[in-house]
Amino acid sequence: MSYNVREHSYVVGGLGVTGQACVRFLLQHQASVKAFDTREQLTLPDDIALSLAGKVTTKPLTKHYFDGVDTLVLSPGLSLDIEQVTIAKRCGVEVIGDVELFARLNRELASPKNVVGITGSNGKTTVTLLTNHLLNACGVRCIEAGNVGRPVLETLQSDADVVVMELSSFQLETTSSLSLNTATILNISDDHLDRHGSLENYIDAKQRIFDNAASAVVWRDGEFVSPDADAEQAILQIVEYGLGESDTGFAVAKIKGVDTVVFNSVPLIKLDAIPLAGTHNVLNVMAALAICHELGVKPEDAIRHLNSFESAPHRCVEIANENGVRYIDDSKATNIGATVAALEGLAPMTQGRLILIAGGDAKGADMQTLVPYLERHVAHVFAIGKDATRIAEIFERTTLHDSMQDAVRAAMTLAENGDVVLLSPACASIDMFKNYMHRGEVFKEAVALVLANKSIAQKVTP
Ligand code: UMA
Ligand code: ADP
Repeated sequence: MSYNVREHSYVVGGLGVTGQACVRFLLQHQASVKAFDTREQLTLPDDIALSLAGKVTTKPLTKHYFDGVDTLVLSPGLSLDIEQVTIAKRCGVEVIGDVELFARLNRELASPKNVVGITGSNGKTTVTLLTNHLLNACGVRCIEAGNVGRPVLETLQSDADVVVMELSSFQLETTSSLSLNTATILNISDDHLDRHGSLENYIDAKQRIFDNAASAVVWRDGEFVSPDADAEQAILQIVEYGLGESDTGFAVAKIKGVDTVVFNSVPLIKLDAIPLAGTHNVLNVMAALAICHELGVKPEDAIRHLNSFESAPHRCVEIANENGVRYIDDSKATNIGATVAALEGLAPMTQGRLILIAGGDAKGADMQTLVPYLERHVAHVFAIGKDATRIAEIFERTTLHDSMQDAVRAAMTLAENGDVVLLSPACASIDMFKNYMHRGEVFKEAVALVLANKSIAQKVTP
């Protein structure tokens, strides 16, 4: 059955980036639209304020609000449990997200776009950007969208043939007819449990990515990342990857004594030639290559463009290398899973010791799960932020610091040739910084300042 927005009446729930893109798209296509937002202090861009004049409310809704409405397009930041959604459902209004709206409209295009879906607790943005880079470099016209920042509806009018979508569990909760060419759940660890209520619900939301998918890219050693039995029956093809050996799919094999990424036993790249730090990034590279493969691009062609990929900032990126000490910014590690990946990934590649700067707002997470990794890999933690003391409680070799500058100074006093000073906080940044980007910048500036002072001190020392 064809779908035409002009024949429907919509409520857009939430007027952040997603809601605004929905309003713009729907009004451009002559649909009937009104909107609500739960925030009383709401500032809107001029075009949205103008086009929705008199049609935005921030007040509680009554059931009459939904008279004549067919569809509520809910923003990902709003839970399905809010009162507005309950009222809508009671009034028989269907509740979808912008990704579901995209799916319906994409099917109506003369040339529907191929769509790739990438979800997981960590690594989504890296794999999304890397896949997009490799495909474009191989001549496939593609565009990245979704949780990575660009609302998905904005891609419908682009000239891209492929949309590489980063999908959060919030976005997947409201999809029903999304049919991906290829889909992957990179990994699952505790995150957003405050919203989903349980790990089971969180996994269920992530698993929806495989519904109607033509192919799946699956991490051989991951838990909860394979399509469940129902979805698997419908999926035509599964490509596997992992760090162990395997004759099929992506794997690591010893070729002339050197660990090498292979595909169906054909060598692609030596592990130590991969420009992204950490073994978790080896998995990310394999996932991206596997997706490219599913879109008809040969892994041996795609891999040639790995070196020209610029890592997204603040994700295990080396920001300085002085006197044999490497300084790595992993400020995006806002949960324990990401910090564990950084520690496990960097430890085998570190000749000396790992010195960690961590802390911030732990969002109520159980810090105890970090202990085995700290014990195994970390020489000392320089802890900052609201939950610094919680790290000190679980790990003896911890000192507390009032500022990033102070923590960096102390860490650099300890560091020697071969060591790595790693910022991987395992916590959100909002207690001390504007966001994780700001935290990473402050780290970088602090490192640069101490290094500059050291070099001046060396010059004046006779
Ligand atoms: N909000 C309200 N009331 C409202 C609407 C929103 O309080 O009526 C709050 C939300 O609770 C949230 C914030 O406002 O705290 C933003 O919510 P939103 O749904 O308006 O978000 P958008 O601006 O549309 O951005 C969303 C994604 N944000 C979320 O899912 C929270 C962006 O991912 C995404 O880039 C964008 O759509 C385009 O697709 C960001 C994110 O933090 C990066 N995602 C989470 C994550 O990665 O962990 C899931
Ligand atoms: P997401 O978009 O899922 O938040 P990012 O690519 O932005 O993922 O990376 C977020 C954090 O997770 C960074 O600290 C990064 O080093 C870490 N990370 C990246 N890839 C993985 C992975 N495959 N497994 C675990 N952690 C990862």
